[in-house]
Amino acid sequence: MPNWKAKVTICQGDITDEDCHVIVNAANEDLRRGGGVCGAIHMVAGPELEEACDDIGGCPTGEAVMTDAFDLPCKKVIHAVGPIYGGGAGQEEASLLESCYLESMNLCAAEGFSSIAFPGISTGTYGYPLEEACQIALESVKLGLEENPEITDVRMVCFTLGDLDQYERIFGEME
Ligand code: AR6
Repeated sequence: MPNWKAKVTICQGDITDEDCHVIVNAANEDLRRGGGVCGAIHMVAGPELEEACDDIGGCPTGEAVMTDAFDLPCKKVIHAVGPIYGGGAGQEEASLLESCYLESMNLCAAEGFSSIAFPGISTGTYGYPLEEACQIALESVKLGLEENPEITDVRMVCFTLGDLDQYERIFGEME
């Protein structure tokens, strides 16, 4: 198995249960509490997470910011803002989605953390087709691991069994 793959786990579950250093939130540009994985993360973290997000105030699409995790079992939350599918040219959306994964991994490593869990950014409310998003996610993680060798544990947390199948298939086809 190539070295990068040994650092990646594909699993099904609720990302709020992950006890790795950092979990990533699929956030919006205003860092407002929303539905989906964002709602789940805020619910478990508690109201202090909303205050921490309000203090930061916002984050442009394709970028990421870090807060404490409050009542979550992880240490920190990275809020990455994925693109809204259909909002721009396809290639632009793909590079913004790639940037979410890379920025999150760069921030994780820069803050001295080595394990990170991702949801399928943009694949819910923001409407990114799963197969395309999954391919971009895994290729970005591969690149992010090359750029950040101190990261040793990346978990791709799929919410449904259908998402898990897709991730496992695409992961299996990669070199
Ligand atoms: N654990 C892991 N994955 C989850 C969980 C969970 N607990 N809950 C949902 N998912 P979405 P987006 C999956 O809509 O498309 C929010 O309101 C879900 O099945 O959460 O980036 C934000 O505030 C899907 O595969 O994020 C923004 O306004 C994936 O998480 C906006 O939605 C992402 O779905 C962001 O939309």
